[in-house]
Amino acid sequence: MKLLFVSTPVGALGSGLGGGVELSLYNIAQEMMRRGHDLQIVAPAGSAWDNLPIVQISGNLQIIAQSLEREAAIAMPENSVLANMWDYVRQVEDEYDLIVNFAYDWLPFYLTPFLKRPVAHFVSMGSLADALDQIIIQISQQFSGTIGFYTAAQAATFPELTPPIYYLSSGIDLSLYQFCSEPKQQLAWLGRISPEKGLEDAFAVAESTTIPLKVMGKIQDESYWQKIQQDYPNAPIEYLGFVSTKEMQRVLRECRALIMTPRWVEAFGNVAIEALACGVPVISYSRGGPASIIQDGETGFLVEPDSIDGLIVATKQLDRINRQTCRDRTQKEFSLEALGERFEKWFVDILNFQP
Ligand code: HBI
Repeated sequence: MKLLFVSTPVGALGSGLGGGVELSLYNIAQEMMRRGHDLQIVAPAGSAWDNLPIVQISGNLQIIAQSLEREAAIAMPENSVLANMWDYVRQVEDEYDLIVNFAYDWLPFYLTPFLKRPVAHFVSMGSLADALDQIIIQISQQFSGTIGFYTAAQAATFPELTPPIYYLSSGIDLSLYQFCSEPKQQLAWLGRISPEKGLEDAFAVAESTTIPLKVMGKIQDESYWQKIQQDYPNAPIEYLGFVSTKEMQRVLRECRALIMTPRWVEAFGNVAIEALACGVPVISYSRGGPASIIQDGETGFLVEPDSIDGLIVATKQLDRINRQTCRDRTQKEFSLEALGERFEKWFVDILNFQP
């Protein structure tokens, strides 16, 4: 197949501003090329990541959807990179069989009926905005089978979607993650540093247990980051910045556990499978994607949402978890091959369905 991937408009691909969907796009692209498909990626100027074939488009970045109210009207900056990327798609679509949208934005859904080629929409978050819910539902009705999610828990946050709905889960290149059986006395927290990720609760765990916490990820909300540090001045924290997968897993693998503190319905939680791949158990609030990844008591612990005490109790039971089990369980469902199988089937189904 000739595939055209269109990236998120909130940041350059590889910058970390796009959070988990960047890693997803990277992994799916690598796996499609490995399977012999032709692939081109359209992404904001400044995008670069290993050998990915990227057409860079200039323009102003889009505001992140989670910073807006549900009822917010659709907003586009002047010289919008989102609009410019999709104008490029309009110009070149005849050269491709399928367009794949990775943006969590209204425009690509609205433009679908105006384009000649089919568009597969990979929805990367739970429901956040009424206008976006409405257009997603409309496209799921008008273009059967073209809407894909990470998980059923994520899809359930949207009102009545028309089946078939595709749950693609996620996957990582397991060869990049090395198993570690003897961890140090430290915990990890990974992700975009933004209010919906609940980092303050991990600070509270570190302060209460005095177990050092390694924090890695892009600071998306500076004032939020400053406030957490003021609120927990004595927490034993080390912030390591936004680092490459190779660097990140070198620290992560030596941790006793990854702490996940999602305030919202996390669509998936790529960081959870990155930890499990290193043999690191995951302790998470039981909501959204992590609840469908973690096997409670076997590969980590699922805790009552927003209960800091629950997180602390779980850190005290980590010796119950077999780290090899964490790695083994990840091999099957979350390998790149398994991910590629699911996406390739989705894409073929869409092309076969074309009227
Ligand atoms: N916000 N407007 C907008 N568009 C996106 O594509 C987007 C976003 N916020 C977050 C985000 N994408 C990704 O970080 C998550 O989907 C993982």
